[in-house]
Amino acid sequence: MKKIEHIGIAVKDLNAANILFAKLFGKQHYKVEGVEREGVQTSFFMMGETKVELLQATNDESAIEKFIEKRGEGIHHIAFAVDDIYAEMKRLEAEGFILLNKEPLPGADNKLICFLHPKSTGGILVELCMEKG
Ligand code: CMX
Repeated sequence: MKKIEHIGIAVKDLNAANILFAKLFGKQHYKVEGVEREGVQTSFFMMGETKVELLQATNDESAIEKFIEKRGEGIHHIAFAVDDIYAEMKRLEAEGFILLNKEPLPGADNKLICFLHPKSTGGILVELCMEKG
């Protein structure tokens, strides 16, 4: 894994969170993007070489809706950039980590992504992401 690509934060209200985090960071988000498959609306802030992704659920089945119900708003996942997501998924599966998808999926911000179950990663939801190119 190369670096932290972004930190995902679950929020109840994306518009309100965009205002709050813009005040906190002293800058505006640079994009808003929906990922229909995941039932989320996201916004991104550029923070030097990494990013912060805010995520709001768009339906009751969304992982973000369930997370907020159980734990409230807050840090939801840490995403790590990888050069070759296929090789990294193979390596991590062989190491005994639980992959939440067998093949990389299209994610927000022009990425191919794969999640690892937090039960296998010390309680942290880890996302691998590779630039689609
Ligand atoms: N971080 C750490 N732990 C988490 C978690 C998270 N984000 N989400 C759930 N958990 C914990 C739960 O609290 C629960 O712990 P306990 O058993 O101690 O109560 C355990 O994981 C539950 O796991 P589960 O029974 O498999 O159930 P869930 O239905 O809560 O699903 C998870 C959890 C991670 C498998 C699911 O949220 C998932 O598939 N996530 C990946 C997809 C995703 O998060 N999409 C949204 C973002 C998309 C994007 O960035 O574009």
